[in-house]
Amino acid sequence: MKKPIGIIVLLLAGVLALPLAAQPMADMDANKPIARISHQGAGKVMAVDHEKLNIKLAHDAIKSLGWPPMTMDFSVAKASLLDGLRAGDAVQFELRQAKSKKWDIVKIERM
Ligand SMILES: [Cu+2]
Repeated sequence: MKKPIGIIVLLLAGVLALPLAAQPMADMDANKPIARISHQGAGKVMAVDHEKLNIKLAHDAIKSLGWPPMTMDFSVAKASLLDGLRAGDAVQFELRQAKSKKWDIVKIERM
């Protein structure tokens, strides 16, 4: 009765060890920019929430992300990005993916 459990433990250990073994290889690829890639967008400000660091944009299609035009909320990387922005402003912005996988605005300016 103990043998099957031993085999399962060995299999699990093998599975757990795989990502660890793969890690140094991934780190060697130091120029891999995936997490740092940013995407450019344009659109219109619908609402600004300074307290929640949030901005609602009706954005045009963002081809580099495969996004169609839509109205959605974005978090901004820092409060000062929202300074001077008002509903109705036409804007250009830059998105970068946060650790949470969410796309945050790291740059935004009126057109
Ligand atoms: Cu969108």
